[in-house]
Amino acid sequence: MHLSTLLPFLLTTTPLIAAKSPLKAPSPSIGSPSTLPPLGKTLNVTVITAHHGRSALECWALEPDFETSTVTGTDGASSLSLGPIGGVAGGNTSYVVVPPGFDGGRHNAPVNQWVICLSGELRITLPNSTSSARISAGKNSALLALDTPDVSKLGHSTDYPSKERSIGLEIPLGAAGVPKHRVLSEGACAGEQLLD
Ligand SMILES: *[C@@H]1O[C@H](CO)[C@@H](O)[C@H](O)[C@H]1NC(C)=O
Ligand SMILES: *[C@@H]1O[C@H](CO)[C@@H](O)[C@H](O)[C@H]1NC(C)=O
Ligand SMILES: CC(=O)N[C@H]1CO[C@H](CO)[C@@H](O)[C@@H]1O
Repeated sequence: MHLSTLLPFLLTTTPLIAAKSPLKAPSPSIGSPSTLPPLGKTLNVTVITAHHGRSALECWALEPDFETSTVTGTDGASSLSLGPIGGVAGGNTSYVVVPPGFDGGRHNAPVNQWVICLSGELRITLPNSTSSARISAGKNSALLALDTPDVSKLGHSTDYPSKERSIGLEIPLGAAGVPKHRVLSEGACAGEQLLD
């Protein structure tokens, strides 16, 4: 290409490159930010906790906040450390496949664990309470189940109203214990607490 045709191109693109140079070039695989609402600062999760021997639902904002990843493969993306979950101290991680309409009955969380809904939906209700939660596959699919028998007498009930199989990944918290958090509200996370 002749310099005279190249020159206008260089003049228009050079300031752009110069302005961007203090930052890392965004990965083209991260969606156009202009079309998405900004990501909230914290990851908010619905928690089955317990107070005074009874299970209760709360919405927690985990600490720390989302950070910008510097790990290869997700460099520049939003990321949040869940700490060293699982491992020998936590017991076994399970991939659980539940048939449509299954009723899990009333029970306690066997150990403190993450439950991630990979497919379908789980519905949680509490005995002697009208509080309930629905966790579906997708952006808001994480639940912390902490109402172990030592802290909750009656536990909670889970059923699976989906017409498809529900799949859950159950990951014990292990030695890392319950993540640092702020309680945002009573009840399951809802409204602006959820990712949209
Ligand atoms: C978490 O909840 C707070 C308070 O409602 C909200 O400002 C924030 O955007 C939520 N985080 C996400 C990722 O939606
Ligand atoms: C984890 O799985 C192993 C192998 O199946 C089993 O021996 C062990 O008891 C399990 N641990 C717990 C805490 O369930
Ligand atoms: C006071 C009351 O309603 N107690 C009930 C709480 O829930 C358990 C389990 O569903 C019942 O057995 C109690 O009767």
